[in-house]
Amino acid sequence: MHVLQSLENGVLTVTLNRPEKLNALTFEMVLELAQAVEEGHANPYARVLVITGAGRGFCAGQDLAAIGVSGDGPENAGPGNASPGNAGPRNIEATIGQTYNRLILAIANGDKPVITAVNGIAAGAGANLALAGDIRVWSSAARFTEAFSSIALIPDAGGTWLLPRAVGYPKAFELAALAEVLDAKAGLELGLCERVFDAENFALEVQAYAEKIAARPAYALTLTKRAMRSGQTLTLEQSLALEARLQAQAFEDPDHKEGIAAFFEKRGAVFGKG
Ligand code: T3D
Repeated sequence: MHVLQSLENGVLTVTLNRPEKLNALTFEMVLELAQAVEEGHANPYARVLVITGAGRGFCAGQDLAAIGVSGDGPENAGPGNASPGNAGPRNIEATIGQTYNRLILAIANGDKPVITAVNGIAAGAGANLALAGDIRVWSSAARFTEAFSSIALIPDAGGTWLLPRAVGYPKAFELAALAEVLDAKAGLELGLCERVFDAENFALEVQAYAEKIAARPAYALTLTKRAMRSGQTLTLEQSLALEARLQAQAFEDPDHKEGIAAFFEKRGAVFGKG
């Protein structure tokens, strides 16, 4: 079991737990993580999901031992058959589709806000997992590298889509080409994360921050996520139409009535009671 889960005050924290390998991902781990995210979105007690890593790493990307680079070429390390040393050719395209693509889509398409809490090094697919959150918070000890080109691969796990949108195409290309390691200050300046919390209290700071998001009106955040995620690929006209449709749904939400009542009663709104 390399993916742990805990639920506290509406915050479901999903932790990659292979610290001795900096949470490098086997394909089973990717599937476990994807399943945890999918189930988290469906869990009525979870209002916000946090993805983080145990130990000093967030995620060092694909487990290089499991992709058969030790001399024999790619081995059969697909889902359900992911241990190093399995014989036979591996269908890389299908494997990535069933594992990483499922994970990134689970984050993007699920109803709840997903916070990626980058506690340490994020490399390769781990870097792109870090980027995939609706909100990205980093520890002051976090580091980030699009490590793929160092092993002559291209960014996957959404990197070619996420990274140019985060930093613009030329910078994204440079990060992919050079695979340089960025620290938290550089990550914040570049827009790879929204906030940096002190490494000493990182888990506590993340929990407190996630609880603030969890206290916001859940359905409005779901619709906001849907509209903004869709907006990445829509025209302005299409986005305006989608906003109008989703706003009509938001108007029906008891949290909307609570927000209006709280405003006129000059008190703080308490969402999620309706
Ligand atoms: O097949 C497909 O589907 C292709 C998909 C590819 C997706 C990808 O993610 S490709 C990119 C894969 N990741 C990398 O190339 C990063 C490799 N790791 C590193 O470059 C460095 O480890 C780090 C920069 C991340 C951290 O460096 P450092 O000095 O802080 O730690 P370290 O000593 O290198 O690593 C600690 C241990 O973790 C070490 O194990 P050991 O020697 O103590 O037993 C190291 O081998 C292990 N480790 C780190 N990354 C990986 C890993 N083991 C397997 N796979 C890894 N990716």
